[in-house]
Amino acid sequence: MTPLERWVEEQAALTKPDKVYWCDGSEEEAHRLIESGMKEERVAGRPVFYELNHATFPNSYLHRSHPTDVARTEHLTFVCHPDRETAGANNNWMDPEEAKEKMRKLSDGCMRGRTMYVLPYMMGHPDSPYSKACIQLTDVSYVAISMRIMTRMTKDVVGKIGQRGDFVKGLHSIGDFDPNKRFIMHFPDEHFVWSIGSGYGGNALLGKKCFALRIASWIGLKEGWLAEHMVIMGIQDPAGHVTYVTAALPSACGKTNLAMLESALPGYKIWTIGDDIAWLNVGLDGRLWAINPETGFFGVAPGTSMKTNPNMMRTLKKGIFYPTLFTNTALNIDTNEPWWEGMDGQAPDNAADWQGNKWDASSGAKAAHPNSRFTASVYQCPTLSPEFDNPKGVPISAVIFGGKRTHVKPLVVEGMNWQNNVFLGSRMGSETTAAATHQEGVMRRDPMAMLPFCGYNMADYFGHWLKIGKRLIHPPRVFSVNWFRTDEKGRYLWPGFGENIRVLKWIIDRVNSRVGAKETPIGLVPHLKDFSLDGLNISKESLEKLFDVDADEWRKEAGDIEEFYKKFGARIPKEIWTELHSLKAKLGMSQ
Ligand code: GTP
Ligand code: SPV
Ligand code: MN
Repeated sequence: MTPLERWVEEQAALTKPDKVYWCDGSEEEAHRLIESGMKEERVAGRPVFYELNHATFPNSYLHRSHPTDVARTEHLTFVCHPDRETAGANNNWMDPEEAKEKMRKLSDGCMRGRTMYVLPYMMGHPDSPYSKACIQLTDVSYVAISMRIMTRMTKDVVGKIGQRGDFVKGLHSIGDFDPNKRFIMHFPDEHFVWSIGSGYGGNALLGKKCFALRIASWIGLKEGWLAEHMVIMGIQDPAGHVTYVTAALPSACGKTNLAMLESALPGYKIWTIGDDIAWLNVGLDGRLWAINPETGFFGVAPGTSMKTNPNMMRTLKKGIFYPTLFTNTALNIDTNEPWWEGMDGQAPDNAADWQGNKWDASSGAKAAHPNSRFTASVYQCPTLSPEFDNPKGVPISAVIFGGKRTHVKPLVVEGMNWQNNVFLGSRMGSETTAAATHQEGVMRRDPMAMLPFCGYNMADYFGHWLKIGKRLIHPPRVFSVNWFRTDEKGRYLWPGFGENIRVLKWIIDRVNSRVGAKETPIGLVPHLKDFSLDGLNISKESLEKLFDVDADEWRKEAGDIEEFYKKFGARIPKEIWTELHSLKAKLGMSQ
């Protein structure tokens, strides 16, 4: 028996499924699992899948989750290092032995009456030196089908693991969906994630946030690389030159939209490599190289339309080899198509809401859940980069950090040098969204968009970023962006979406030394003459407001950043304090 077989057997002995089934990742198998998910298998008393209109949305299916299970649950997510300090103030912590004891009790017999699916998958291209062989166990076909879309799932992975015991392990069960018995536990030293009680996205697709960010960030700290919550894309200019950039924005703050943006400026084109996760390595050439370990999009449905994100709408209608899943969207009963708020056209007259109840538009209730999502293969994306399957990845010339800030932060700012760049990333903040269960619209600090995903002490993470910089001979330039600043009436000042290319153009113009910039206390901002505004209907007043750096607002911001750092005590690197002190001095604040 191989270590893998032994591990699967042990987990089956604990969870007691009726059947253990090893997936091979084939198309035929996916059809079979979807069939049984429609006919036999039940989740919360309901079919796992409903077939949608295949004439307009080929190979697409609707999934409705348990009503309490609609988003990541950060308060139930734990990182179990042997000591609390390693986990840091950014993580919930539990002693690993105590956590396992708790999980063993909750998991005893949890798969009774269900099938245990064994999912062998790769994060990253199998030929990439950066990829990882993984196994997830789950008791729901929705997760098995989602993982086949999101990762490279094939039976070859079993052979690749062979006699090794150090493969990445995930044990997942939906349990009985009781939120009081829901936990997502990480054991970084064992490359092991144990999740029970949720079937939703980042709580259940364990290759994604749990492994590719929380555990991988810890492996990256040990091995000298970075696992980041970032888009990867190529920006082609009118001369045909492609500049690769990554962008970190918090959950539901615009990564998927940015990753496949349709340019509002003629001659520019975006090539998509990833929309959520980037693994960054220092190449032998001293540049930063990025791969996307995933192969699918798990994207926010509301707000997605031909106007905002035409390339995603096209992607969603291309499901053939891979199915396309819709989770917690509404259903147009007359056409059997998915529907959500912000989609093109009129709201349907006859719709079922995300729970399957008849929707009454006049009630004011949303038909689709605000965190309803689609799951689609990247291979269906019309802007997929020809470099997507390159095992080496792509060389990165710029890194962008963003957040949702209705106030304070300008449209774009550039950092000055690596130390200042790490400070710029570490001081990001964002208003909370529906991607996790908590109050929406509350400002919280979210360094590098990694607050919920950094699998160790965030102060050490800043130190790791500083160290990586020392190994880069050609470091990327670093920028912060904010599409979400509002006027006094609460309206967005910036049109966003396809118009964001104007900001990207300035960024690649900076990278290619085509334009200068203006120094402010918080970094470099564009000279308006260099910022392309052709064809854009925006008032001079709005523009000024978009680029405004208000010293009073920033003094308050600096205080808030300081309060955040203090939670990490003496572990915050001195370089970061130096930068904060320098910012405070520039703002005329006492130290
Ligand atoms: P996760 O999948 O949770 O990591 O989210 P994400 O960062 O990929 O966010 P996504 O692109 O799905 O966008 C989230 C929401 O923000 C959607 O409702 C979008 O329509 C909206 N959005 C995206 N880009 C912009 C923009 O430039 N301006 C404005 N105003 N809204 C945007
Ligand atoms: C996010 O919340 O950042 C997502 C969705 O990308 S989830 O997979 O649920 O983490
Ligand atoms: Mn995300």
